[in-house]
Amino acid sequence: MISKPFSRRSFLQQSALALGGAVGASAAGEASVEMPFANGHRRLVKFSQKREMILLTHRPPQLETPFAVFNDGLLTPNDAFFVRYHLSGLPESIDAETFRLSVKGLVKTPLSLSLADLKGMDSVEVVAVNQCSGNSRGFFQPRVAGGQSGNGAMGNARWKGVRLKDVLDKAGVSEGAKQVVCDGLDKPVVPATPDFIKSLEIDHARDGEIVLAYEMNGKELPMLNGYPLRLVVPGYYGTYWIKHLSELNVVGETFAGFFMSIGYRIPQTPGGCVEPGTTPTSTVPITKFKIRSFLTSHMDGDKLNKNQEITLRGIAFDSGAGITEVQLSTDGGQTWQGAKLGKDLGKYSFREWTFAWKPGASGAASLQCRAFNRLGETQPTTPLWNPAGYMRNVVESTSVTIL
Ligand SMILES: Nc1nc2c(c(=O)[nH]1)N[C@H]1C(S)=C(S)[C@@H](COP(=O)(O)O)O[C@H]1N2
Ligand SMILES: [Mo]
Repeated sequence: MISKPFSRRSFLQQSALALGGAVGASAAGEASVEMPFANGHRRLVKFSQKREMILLTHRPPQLETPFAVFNDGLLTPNDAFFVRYHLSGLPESIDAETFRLSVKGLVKTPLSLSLADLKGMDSVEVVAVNQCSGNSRGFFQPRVAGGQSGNGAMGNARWKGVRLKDVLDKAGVSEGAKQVVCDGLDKPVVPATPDFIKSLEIDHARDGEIVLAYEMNGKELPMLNGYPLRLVVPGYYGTYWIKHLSELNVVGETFAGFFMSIGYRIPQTPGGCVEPGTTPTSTVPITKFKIRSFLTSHMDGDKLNKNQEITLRGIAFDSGAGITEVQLSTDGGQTWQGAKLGKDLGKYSFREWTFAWKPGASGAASLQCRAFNRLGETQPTTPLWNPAGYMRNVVESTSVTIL
């Protein structure tokens, strides 16, 4: 049994702290950050098992990773990993002894698996990026509704668990199976709110890549990242990565729940985008990541010295085709040069890149990076737009001054 990170008392304490109230933090001394877009003032708040994180909402908890963390290492520490929930009815505590995953529907043998049962099966490990569909939504122009995230609604971890395929094989999938409907222990607090339930195509569910993870970076999952069991769907946006996973229901039709048929859909166009400000005529469920890269070693406003060599460093990732090249431009996109790729932790991981640079002229400089993958895909130079603010992957720019 683990402690109760969601108890009423701890929430109230956090609120008091965050508001500079009874617990002693003064409003003036309250830590906060400014995101580089309008209405970007964010408090830094500490939740249970987490370090100070960028607060988007308290209920449900939505926390963003401070971007500097991505320069500390390729794996995002558990206590700095972003948090996203849709429902405020979070489990107060979860007993590892009595927790069960039920496997039902179109299966020959319905199962009720304990954590011990799952840990007794063959285990696998995968390093994979989890990224919210709405990561970077705050940068959309025109602005769109939804959580106004900066670039910190993503993280990379080493996940350990059992293959979804093995669990489905154990139950024996019956003829006519079309999707696996996945649900977790969090629930809506008012009946009008739909439960957060997602479905996976049966062939995807059985391809051997999806993991039911009980460990993250060698430790049990933090409560806010899905303790004691979550789906890891490598290469797919975070919406499919169900936390506190408690039910797998194999069904013979396409599941029509709110978060599949209304939410988390993208325009049915090449690139999943439409003319900024317009409404798509038809939509499909969001699926895989678009290719992205970031400079992590330097930030807007940094000052660098002329004729002094420095190392620019960053990360790149895609949906698993594999990053083949990262290019750097230090002149605002006029010329590009290849960066050096770092250690390969697997095709679903962040890939580190470095680039030695000696600024030759004083003044303002715009640093840009762009990644390429095995399919020849790269990032657009102007942002793609869709009404939900999903899948941003434009070439990002960082403005520095050379002294
Ligand atoms: N049970 C449950 N699982 C969930 C969600 C949720 O609201 N409830 N949100 C999903 C979304 S949209 C994202 S982006 C990821 C975020 O994972 P994290 O909170 O561990 O970073 O969890 C996914 N799994
Ligand atoms: Mo998400």
